[in-house]
This record gives sequence, C-alpha cells and structure tokens, in this order.
Amino acid sequence: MTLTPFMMSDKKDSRDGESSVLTKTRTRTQRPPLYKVLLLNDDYTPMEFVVHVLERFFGLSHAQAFEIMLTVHKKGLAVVGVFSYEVAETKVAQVMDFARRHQHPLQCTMEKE
Ligand code: TYC
Repeated sequence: MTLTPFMMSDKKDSRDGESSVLTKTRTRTQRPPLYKVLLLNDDYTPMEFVVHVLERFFGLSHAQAFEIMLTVHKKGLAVVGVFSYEVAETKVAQVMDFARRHQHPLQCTMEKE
C-alpha cells in the first residue's frame, strides 16, 4: 500500500473494538439582559424640568426631550432609553435624586426588557 501524507499509518484503527465519537460543544454567546428606563407622568412636575432631565441625563436633543416629555404627559409613561442593568440603575438614581433635590414628585423606574 502506498502511503499519502494523510495516511502516515497503514493501521485502520489501533483502538481495539472501540468506536470513536466526536462531540462538538456549541458555544452560545450570552448577551447581557437589557433594562428599559421609564419616566412616569404626574400633575406637578413642570414640563420644562422634565425636558431638562431628559437632556441632562439621557443626552437627548431639546426636540427629542420635548417629544418624549409630551408622550409621558399624554400617555402616562414612556421608555426613555434601554441600558445594561448598571447604567439603567444609575440613570434612575440620578433622575430620582435630581427631582427630589428640586422638590418635584417626578418618578423614574426601570424594568427588564
Ligand atoms: N404632567 C406634567 C404637567 O402637566 C408634566 C410632566 C411630564 C410631568 C412628564 C412628569 O414625566 C413627566 N406639568
């Protein structure tokens, strides 16, 4: 028998009676869960204050901030952004602290997407 480079041995299978099983492990990429940050309407927080909050903590333009503020005002709540747990938690804490310091009842919460 002539041996090609791929057949460096003429033995069929040196493992006596053993069958070979090849297993492939599928590695699934796990993306971190995302969290929606929600702003809630109330009757007392001034519209301009909410617009300012959205510009300051969510990096929105004045026009985007005004639009989202109006959605909250009309519908009761709106998603203002989607973030990792840690970032969402920080945004909620920043908004709640800022509102409290200005004595406005504005509420901001987060929920898993
Ligand atoms: N409803 C408030 C008002 O009429 C405005 C407002 C908008 C308050 C959005 C909270 O998340 C809010 N002054």
